[in-house]
Amino acid sequence: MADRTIGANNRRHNPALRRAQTNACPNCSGVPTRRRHSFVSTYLTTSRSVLLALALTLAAGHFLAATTVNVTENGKTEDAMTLTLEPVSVKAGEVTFMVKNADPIDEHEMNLMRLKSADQKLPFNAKKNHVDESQLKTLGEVEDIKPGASGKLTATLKPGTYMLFCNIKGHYKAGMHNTLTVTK
Ligand SMILES: [Cu+2]
Repeated sequence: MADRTIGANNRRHNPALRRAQTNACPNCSGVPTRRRHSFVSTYLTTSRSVLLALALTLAAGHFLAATTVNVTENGKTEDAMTLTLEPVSVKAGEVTFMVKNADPIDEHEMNLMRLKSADQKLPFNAKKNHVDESQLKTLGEVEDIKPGASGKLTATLKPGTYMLFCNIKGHYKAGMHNTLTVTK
């Protein structure tokens, strides 16, 4: 008695029940049995889509989070000029410098170069009162930034110390320079 009850409710032993259950999916009616999509393949396809979407989201996030350094140049007097950075340290890779000339009177520029060591002194031409750029290998420059205007420079930086400076006559000596640390 007990054996027959189990057999009647068991798919393996009841062909009618087996048919009824394999036709249960409304999306698969009329599709040959072997081509009906199984729960497992649907699940895997969905997982793959989710992973792809996640990867694209992360890639977009990475792109949006590209490193930016905000540089502000200012000169309250001819003797006290400043170049400030935010942040002062970044990770190696592509870095975009957004350079703002906050000085209401003077035009400025920004040169970027990599130092051979953190304490390297730049070659200075005292007569011309500027850094001797002919002895340096610069990585780029934002030229002729008018008072209140902004400029942009993008460079790929490897780990090291970088010097940012304005090389208009007298401005480097007046303090318009700063260093950026690039870490691994
Ligand atoms: Cu300047």
